[in-house]
Amino acid sequence: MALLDILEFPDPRLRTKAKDVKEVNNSIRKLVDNMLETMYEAPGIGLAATQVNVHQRVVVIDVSEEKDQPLVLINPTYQIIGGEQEYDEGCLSVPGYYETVIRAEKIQLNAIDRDGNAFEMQCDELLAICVQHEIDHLNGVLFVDHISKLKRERIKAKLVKAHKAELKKHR
Ligand code: GNR
Ligand code: NI
Repeated sequence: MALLDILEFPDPRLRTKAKDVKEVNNSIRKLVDNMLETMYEAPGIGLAATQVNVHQRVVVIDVSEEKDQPLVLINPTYQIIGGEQEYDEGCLSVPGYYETVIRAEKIQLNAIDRDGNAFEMQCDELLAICVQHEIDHLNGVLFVDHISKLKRERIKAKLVKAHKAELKKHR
């Protein structure tokens, strides 16, 4: 297993639209396992392949308290059942910033699991938020795209500055 590097906003690679997985083979399973390790280590409640610069439709999630309920979503899609909820979202690709985002309360999720079997489930509360956040990543969308342009540009400027300071430190 290995820890993967996580891309940070405004890296343009985070805007890539991921492609469907054609076959759930050992290389996909290795990616899934490395993503789970990276998510738990971060720590985060979800991680999309886009964030580790792999542009295939693969997501891992674990919203459980005990961090013992990994969920693997390959080629995930969802339909909104209804309702709205707001939550102060964060993102491993936007480190240190939290903003309120409104999303659907209840969704129907369809995906393929680590064994290549299709499944569906209804999601609500934090799981529904996380699924929508991760599928956004696969489409090149970040939570900062759901807030005002002013807030987004402020966050961008601060992260660019922090990245430059980090580069300087290492040369
Ligand atoms: O760890 C994470 N926490 C979180 C909190 C509120 C809404 C969404 C998330 S997902 C985030 C991990 C991440 O960036 N996944 O893409
Ligand atoms: Ni994220």
